[in-house]
Amino acid sequence: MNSATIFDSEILNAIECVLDRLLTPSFETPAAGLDRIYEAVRYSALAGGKRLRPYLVVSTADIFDVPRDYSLRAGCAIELIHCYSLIHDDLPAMDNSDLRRGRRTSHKAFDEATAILAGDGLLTEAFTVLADEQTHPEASIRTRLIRELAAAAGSAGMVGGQMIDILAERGEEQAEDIELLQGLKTGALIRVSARFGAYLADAAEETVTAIDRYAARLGLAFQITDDILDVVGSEEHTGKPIGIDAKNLKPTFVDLLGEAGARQKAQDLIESAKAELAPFGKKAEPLARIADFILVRYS
Ligand code: GRG
Repeated sequence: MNSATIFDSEILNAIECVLDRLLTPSFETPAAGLDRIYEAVRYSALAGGKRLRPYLVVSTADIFDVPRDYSLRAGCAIELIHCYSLIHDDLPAMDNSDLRRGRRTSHKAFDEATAILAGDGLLTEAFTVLADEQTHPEASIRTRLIRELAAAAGSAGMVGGQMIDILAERGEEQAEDIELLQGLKTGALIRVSARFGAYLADAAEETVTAIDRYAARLGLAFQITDDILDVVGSEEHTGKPIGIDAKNLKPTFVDLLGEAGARQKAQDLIESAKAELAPFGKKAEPLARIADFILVRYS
């Protein structure tokens, strides 16, 4: 299954529109350099992808009836960070990958310097979007979004997880606690995506905690299925090379548990993620569907 067959097409289309708008330059006569950076940024960010993170923001925010204008912008800010991380992850100094989302990676389509700058541009733009009043009229809520996203994406979050992963690949550090590594590298952004929906509604702390518990399990299950797809998936469906974890000597859940064990663990995590949604009743059904999708995804 791909996300387009399971996710609500109205939300997916709205995400694409908002991303396109956010990445449209406002100047009229660009210099050649500005032309190129926008071309590179748009090449990677508007190149498909499941849009799981913005979809999670919108689906969680919908539980609390947050206006879609807010949740779409907040979700797209997270997607910009995600797109930057993919561009940088694919660079020769990291995974050295030629294919992403079914097309040439940024450094292959442009060059390394342009790819680094495109990632930097996306990372920076994310915070411009969150700081804007169109994302939420309350300054205190905007500040919280900025603080939480910075924490999730930074050295104590995704960047830190990537560092542990790189050291483990080089054999300089044992990734003994693979759940910690993946919780940072992949999980932090998925968790903050779900929490964003609750922050936008200024929900009570126990509500934020319940949403976060759901998303922590979802994020781990997502990483496990990513590891499985790297072994049994197809390049045609994932849009990226298969077997890259083994090639790069990455520690994975499949190494740790075997394929059947990894599948079972993902299933258990999805069941317990859905159990966390009980307090939200029918309004959380879209979040339950996202959880089910993780187990059947092939991209
Ligand atoms: C370079 C700072 C820095 C961090 C990189 C996210 C990441 C950290 C690396 C990506 C490597 C990777 C394949 C991780 C596994 C899980 C993951 C994040 C997969 C890609 O996310 P999807 O499947 O991608 O949501 P799409 O293309 O659908 O958006």
